Parts: sequence; C-alpha cells; structure tokens
Amino acid sequence: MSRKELSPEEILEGIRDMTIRGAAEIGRQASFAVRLFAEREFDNDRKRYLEKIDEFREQALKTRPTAITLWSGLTKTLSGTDQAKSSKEILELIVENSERFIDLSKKSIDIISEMGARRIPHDAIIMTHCNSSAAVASILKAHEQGKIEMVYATESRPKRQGYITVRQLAEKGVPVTMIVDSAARHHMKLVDMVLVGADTIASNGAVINKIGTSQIALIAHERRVPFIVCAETYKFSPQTFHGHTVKIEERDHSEVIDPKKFPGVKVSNPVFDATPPEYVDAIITEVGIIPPFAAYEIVVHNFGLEMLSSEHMKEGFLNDF
Ligand code: RI2
Repeated sequence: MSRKELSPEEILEGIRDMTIRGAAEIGRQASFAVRLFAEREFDNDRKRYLEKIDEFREQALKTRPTAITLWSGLTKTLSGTDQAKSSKEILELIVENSERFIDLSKKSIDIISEMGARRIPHDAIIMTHCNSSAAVASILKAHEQGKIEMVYATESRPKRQGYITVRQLAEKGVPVTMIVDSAARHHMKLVDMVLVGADTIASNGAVINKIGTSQIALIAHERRVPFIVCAETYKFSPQTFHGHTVKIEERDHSEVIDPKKFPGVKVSNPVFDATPPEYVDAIITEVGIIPPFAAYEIVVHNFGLEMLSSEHMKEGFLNDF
C-alpha cells in the first residue's frame, strides 16, 4: 500500500487494523498522517486550526495504545506549533518536523543495524521474535559481513508476523528456520544471541514488545544467551517516567480462534508483554548501546528535565495515552 495514496483517516484505519504495523512504521505513518491532515484542513483561523489538528491527534492516539512511537511521532511532528504565530507558520512547522522525524527514524535504523551487526559474532545462530525492522536490519547487515549461520524466527501468533521476517531474510539469502512460538526453548540450546525489537521501553528499562518476548527472554537468561533489544530512542517512554504504566493492547478475539466454532470459550489476546530489565543484556539505540537501566538517561536526553517536569508534560495530553 502506498502511503501517498491514502487519506489521513485511511492511514489511521490502516494502523488500527494492522495493515500498517511495526512500532517504527506506525510512528512515521502517524507523523505523515497529521501532516496530510494539516495540509488538507488548512484554516486561517489559528485557534480553530490548532483545535482541528488536536482532534485528529487524539483520534490517531486511539488507534493502537501500546507503542509509544505513535505518541512520539505525533509529538515531534507537532512540536512548537502552540508557539507559532500564524496558521501558515504552523503548517510550515508540521511539514518540516514530519520530514525530519521520518528521516531520522529511518537513519536510526541504519545506525542501529551497523552497531547490531558489530555485536553479532561470527558463525552466529540468532533467534528473533515477531517482525522488527531494526532487528531484521541488524541481521541483514551481519549477513552482508558473512556472519550469519542461521536465524530461528518464531511464527509469532496470533498475527504471524514471523512470516514477514522469514520472507525478508530468505529474500536476501539469509539462512532462516521458522519455528512455532512454543519451540523457542527447544531451540535455545543452539542459539548465540536473541535479537528483538521493541514497541516501548519504560524508564526502568523494561521492554514492551510482542507477546511472548518475555518468555523468550526468560529462556535466554536460563541458557546464558545474550538477549539484545534494538530500539530507536523515540521508543523510550516519558509517560513511564511520570509513573504511568504502559497499556497492553488487547485485540479482537477472532485473531486467536473463530468464536463461532468454539461456543462458550473465552479468549484472552494481549498482544504485547513486558520483559523486566534484569533479562535484557543491552539495548542498541542510534546513540549507542546501553544497559537497560540507562533508559532513564535516554528519556532525559530526549526531552530534557525542564520539559519533563513541566505541567504540560505531566498533566496535559500525556494522561490520556
Ligand atoms: P520495529 C511490532 O509490533 C513488534 O512487536 C515488533 O517487535 C515491534 O513492533 C518493533 O518493530 P506490531 O505492530 O519498530 O507487529 O523494530 O504489533 O519495526
């Protein structure tokens, strides 16, 4: 699906139904959607214009509740607009901010992949879970350097994003084996390193990623296999800095089973889980490889203590996310 052909509302619908997915991608798409909206809805009345944009932002935030990237993309794109003197200035800022955010987001993955490949040993057997563009980019970079012996990729039920991962790797000639999620422990004895992405990193270093990640981290810990997370710094959550917990998205039960075929059966379908920082060996960000406990530093580096302690940040729109 080409982003340019979609309306802002269609982009939000795509994020909601997961035809647009992946934490980084939904951040970029939300940024682009609010830009498209601001261009289409241009209004010389500055106050009314800002209100309309804010309403769209609210709608965008509701599409998927867990990945902080949605919030980060929107916040970075709208940064400074409340200070802008005219509607024209607001639009110019949005366009400039959005282009910068999307560009930096893509560049971050390139930098992470360089560092990630450096950490991957020769003849490496890697395990990955779900489909993370940052983790896949690191594996591909290491493959270019002739370092990958095998990648075990989990299916990642219920949505099976593992299919995307195995295709992306196989297309580039990376040796890859698909396994069902429950086969992770069986294969861990062969693995040199687990490499996954993240949807959100809490300020204590906990990693919120696709459901099942924490089980894999636990198994890796048991086997003393390094568990490495690839995450751009805009995935670090200032909300958790203020004590808000990350909301775990519960998706439709039909993703798990057809309810009509199982009358009387309840279904639980949380799509993310939290891996405690104790099980995370390192987080590869575009500003360097950090221990999970340095997450706080990243949040402060990203927003500054002054902004983090401002009432706007603490009591404003953050609360409803
Ligand atoms: P990148 C995905 O979420 C997966 O949980 C994946 O690990 C994470 O986003 C990060 O992906 P979903 O949209 O940002 O499939 O590294 O629910 O691409």
